[in-house]
Amino acid sequence: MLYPQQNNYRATFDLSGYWRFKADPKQQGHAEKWYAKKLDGDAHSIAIPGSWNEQLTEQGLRNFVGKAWHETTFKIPGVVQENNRIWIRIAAADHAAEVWLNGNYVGDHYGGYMPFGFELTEFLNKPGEENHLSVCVDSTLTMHTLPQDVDPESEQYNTPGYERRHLFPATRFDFFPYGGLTRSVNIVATPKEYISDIKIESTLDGKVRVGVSSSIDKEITVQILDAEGVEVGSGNSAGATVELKIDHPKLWGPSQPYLYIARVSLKDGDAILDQYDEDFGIREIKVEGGKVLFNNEPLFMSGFGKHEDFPIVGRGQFRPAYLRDYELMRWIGANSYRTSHYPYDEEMMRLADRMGFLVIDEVAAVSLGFWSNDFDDLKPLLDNHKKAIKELYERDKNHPSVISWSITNEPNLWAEEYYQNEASSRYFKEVYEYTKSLDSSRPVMSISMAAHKENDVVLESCDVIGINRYYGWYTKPVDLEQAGKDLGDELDRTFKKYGKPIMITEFGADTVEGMHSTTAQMFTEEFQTAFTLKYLEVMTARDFVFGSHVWNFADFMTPQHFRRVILNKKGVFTRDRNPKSVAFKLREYWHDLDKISDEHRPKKSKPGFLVQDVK
Ligand code: BDP
Repeated sequence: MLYPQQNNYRATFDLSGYWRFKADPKQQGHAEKWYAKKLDGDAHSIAIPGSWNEQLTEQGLRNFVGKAWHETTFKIPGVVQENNRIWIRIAAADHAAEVWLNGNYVGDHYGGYMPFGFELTEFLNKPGEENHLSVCVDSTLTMHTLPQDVDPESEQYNTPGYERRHLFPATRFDFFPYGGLTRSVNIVATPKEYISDIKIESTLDGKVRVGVSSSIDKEITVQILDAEGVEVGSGNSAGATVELKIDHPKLWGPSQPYLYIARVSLKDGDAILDQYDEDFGIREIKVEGGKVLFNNEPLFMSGFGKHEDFPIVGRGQFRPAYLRDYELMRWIGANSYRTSHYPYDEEMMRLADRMGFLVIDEVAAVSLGFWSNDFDDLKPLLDNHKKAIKELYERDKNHPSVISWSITNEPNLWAEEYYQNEASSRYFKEVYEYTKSLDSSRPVMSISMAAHKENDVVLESCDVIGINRYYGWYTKPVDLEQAGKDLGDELDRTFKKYGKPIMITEFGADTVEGMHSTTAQMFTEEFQTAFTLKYLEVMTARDFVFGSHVWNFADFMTPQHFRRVILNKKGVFTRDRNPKSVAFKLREYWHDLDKISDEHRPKKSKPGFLVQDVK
């Protein structure tokens, strides 16, 4: 469903605010029809968008994974309700949602981090009257979902030797399993006949192809407006595709994130039935001769793996923090980041388009584990994996900032025996080919963990390779000379084997701000700096390495485990976004790095107005 937009033909209302909330650990809600009337008993207020774990910690919900009911009420003005279709659009429910309006079942959606919507028109009360909206969100995960998870009661979780890996709450991944309606919820009014999707493809010479889906086959017109609102191209078609040309197009890139608007109208004769403005940028990313080229220049990516994770908010929409993170990335000289390990809020993507950041867009296939050597057994997971990729593509296809799809992060992290075999190899080939069939214009990335090195089956299925490595931290800790050597040797072997450009998508050391030492001492700020600089030295010496993303941009919340002190502390910034010492070194390094073309750098930050900034 298109991002909510208000214009002469469409209206949208944001349902953000304090809703009512009731956890359902005994799963009584459906039988007792909690959706049909106002929640009673143990109900609380909850701010939406937001996750329940951080807001309702003192109500025993800190570690709650399961079903929870959310409700609110709203009214729609008669002028909007009459003659329009009314929809609900939920930008994300982690991880499953069922929706009722005025006691009527409206629909459900499985899969977190993704927008979905339903038409409400037939279930609405009379214009101006109150409507009761109820959403049951379930944050439970299984071996067949994305992200994947194990049942802590399962045999698999309780095999001998597994105890040391147990996390609380139980997850297969190293980030907190927040649940809830984590992003915007909107009511959208569209005309009866409406535009349902827009796909924009362009080439550097200014050719633009706009594909439009709509509720009715009528004439489509497209007007291209430049950043000043001046028309620079137009076209129309009786079918679903309009082709046109912009003369002397301005390209989109980090140094000049130039956006055009495609104004799409659905018409009946002279009458406009519906209209929608979609932003797009003209740019090209391709892999050629062992290099990644962005607008025909070799690309070097500086930046981070990130998380959507903030104090108080947990994982919930937080627009000021999104902006601040981009400002900090600008300050430090980053031109890119990865949405590790799940799709981020579309507000982040929209801002990246405007601020000129390059995004590796990752689906929530994190630390996948396989439980069989038989490919057919993996199909339920494969189906969900493809569905997640399709939805991500549908949502983000027109963002110029999105330059690559990451189809998986570190499969086989938990070292299950079912991995380096034909079943998993075929699994990833199918995922890769499916992604390419949706979008051949962006390179597909697969990201591997250390165990299988250059022989990891996942590396067969990608256009560019991402490797996460922790030599000097998890393996042969402290000895950074050895770490540099091991990393360099592995990089050389991997490039020799595949001839594909490689990026180090993670490397980092947990660091407690304020810890210092004159000797190589893990967890100190000096060690994080030395570790980071060693990795950068090894990578920048190799032309086939097209980027380095430090793990992580900021400290982040994760389940409890003996390896973590509440947070994963590998942040270059603290969880509340203050720099650790390494931030200043990275800043110098990336600003001086001539491998990064000026065209591929977002605008620099400005010095303080009143006093000089700290160097
Ligand atoms: C990698 C994972 C990442 C972890 C990181 C770490 O991709 O999610 O947070 O290591 O251990 O294995 O810090």
